[in-house]
Amino acid sequence: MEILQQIANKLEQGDHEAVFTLTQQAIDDGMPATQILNDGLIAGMDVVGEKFRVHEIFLPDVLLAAKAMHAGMELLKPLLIKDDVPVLGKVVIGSVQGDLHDIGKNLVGIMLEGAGLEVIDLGADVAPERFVGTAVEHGAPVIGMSALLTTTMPVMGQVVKLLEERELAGRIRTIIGGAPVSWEFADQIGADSYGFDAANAVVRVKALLGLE
Ligand code: B1M
Repeated sequence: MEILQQIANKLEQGDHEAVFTLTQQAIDDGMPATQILNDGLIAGMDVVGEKFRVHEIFLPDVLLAAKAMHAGMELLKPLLIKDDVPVLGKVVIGSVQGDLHDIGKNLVGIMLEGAGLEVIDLGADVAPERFVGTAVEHGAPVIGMSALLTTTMPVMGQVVKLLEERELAGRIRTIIGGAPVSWEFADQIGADSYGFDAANAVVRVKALLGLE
């Protein structure tokens, strides 16, 4: 079986040791990191999401798959972040309050760092005040928010509102992303931008910083 398919299968099975070994093998074979990520790890996680949705697998299985995803991402991270890239600007990122999903947000962080941006990663379950306070404290002109749950999406709007209340809108710009989020939703809450995946987030953040 093709190695990427094996990675996807082992991720589905939540076998983090096998995912680690196979990812290393794919790297050693000279396969590009983005291909291993998209066609191995993310492809496997997509299947996990679908099986979870139809109740074919349950939360503990998803947790094991997430652990396996982390194992593979640890190996890919240094390959996605190139050394000696000059720092182009600062971005504060996090998954919004109530949301513990951080795999996509972590990927966005890796890609942003890889593109030469300084990333202040607040982790998951981040309150609006903390996003805004950290951006002000560190002089970061962009806040990037991730949400994977329809129930946590409204928190993104609260961050935008808080920036408006403090007259920081325009000086601190916002970008949102995550599976249930869309351009339409970004417009609805007044966010400045939307990224549909991690690579697209880089393009959008650079645009917000006036770099492209
Ligand atoms: Co949960 N979960 N989960 N889960 N989980 C989803 C999101 C769900 C769609 C599964 C399903 O039903 N099919 C569903 C949400 C339904 C909904 O709201 N409509 C769901 C649910 C219901 C739940 C719980 C409520 C389950 C429960 O307790 N009964 C619970 C909630 C916990 C909480 O957050 N409070 C829960 C828990 C978990 C785990 C902890 C077990 C685990 C997360 C582990 C972790 O992240 N450390 C988990 C996982 C792994 C998933 C699925 C299977 C996979 C998510 C993932 O990592 N995808 C997910 C199903 C799915 O999405 N298909 C599901 C891979 C990742 C690379 O993609 O995060 O989409 P993604 O990121 C992409 C883009 O979206 C984008 O770029 C990334 C790379 O391309 N992107 C951005 C993301 N953020 C961005 C920010 C940007 C720009 C782009 O700019 C700033």
